[in-house]
Amino acid sequence: MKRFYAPQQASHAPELELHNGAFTAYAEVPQRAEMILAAIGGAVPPPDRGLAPIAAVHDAAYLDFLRDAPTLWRAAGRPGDAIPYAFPIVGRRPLALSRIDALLGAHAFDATTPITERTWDAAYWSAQTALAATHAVLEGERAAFALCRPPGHHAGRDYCGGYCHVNVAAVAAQAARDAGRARVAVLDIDYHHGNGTQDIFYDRGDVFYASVHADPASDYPFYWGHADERGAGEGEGATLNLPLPRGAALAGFRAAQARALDAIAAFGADFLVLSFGADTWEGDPISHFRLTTGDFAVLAGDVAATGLPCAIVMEGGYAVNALGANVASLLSGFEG
Ligand code: Q9C
Ligand code: ZN
Repeated sequence: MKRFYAPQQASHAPELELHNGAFTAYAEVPQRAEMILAAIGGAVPPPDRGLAPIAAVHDAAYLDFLRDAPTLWRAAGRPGDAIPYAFPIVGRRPLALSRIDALLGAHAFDATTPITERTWDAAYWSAQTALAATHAVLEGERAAFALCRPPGHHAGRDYCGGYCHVNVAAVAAQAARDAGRARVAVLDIDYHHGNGTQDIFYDRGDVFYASVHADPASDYPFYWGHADERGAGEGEGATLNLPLPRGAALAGFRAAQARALDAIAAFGADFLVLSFGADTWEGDPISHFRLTTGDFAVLAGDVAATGLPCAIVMEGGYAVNALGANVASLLSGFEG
């Protein structure tokens, strides 16, 4: 299977995140990519397809903000990484403010996603990596793997969060649409609900979003991913949320994924983006499912059995020492 990764992605390395009431070491570390690369035997750098495929799913003002935030943060005299602390909750007027703290709050839904001097470049190249895998599949590969980091599925059209800045799965899905695939599906099997991907396609009938994830009643991102969120307008019925309780293991996860794949088949998808997080693994430090390394091959086998052409994009997974084996297991299930 073709595998893609850009060296520019490594430079995004925030120091600290606000986690359960204290600043702790940032979990989404560059070493994640190193471990995956070592386990899968390397990857090829993607070509630069420019800003347009990213701007197709994100607001221009938000992309400007991602680029400018570190400069504004420095200009405000701040050390370290840019982190928001005040948010315009529902009901506030849309104000054209320029204070860095106001911009941060208006373009983030949590305080766990710092922006560094290198974030924009890394997120840009993470998206180029997703595009390379997408185009490889559009050009005839059955599947291709994009080693995306930073990840993407928590980022919406105009906001970041959950270690995500540019929604690489959405960039991939939109690129497939723009290349002429009529009905694209995103299957999200990260531990966390992909609120950003859901939001971006919520009112669209041409991109189906299905997610198996930890019940947001107990787990981040809390405000999205509940079973009654099914899309709106033309997108009514084109969102499927399958929350599972903490402790879920292969049997429960596999059955939920089968429901998602049935719905994707009924939708008539002609292209699949798999948002893959290995944070469903039993030893993940911030998550609570019980999948084993071998289970990822089983799940991938079920996805491959649909016969859908599939671009795989990397999302979460924070047990750094197991991450390579978990990703290699997933890819083996596709090649199996
Ligand atoms: N106390 C991804 O897997 N922190 N993002 C949760 C729980 C944010 C995970 C805090 C987790 C984001 C791509
Ligand atoms: Zn996750």
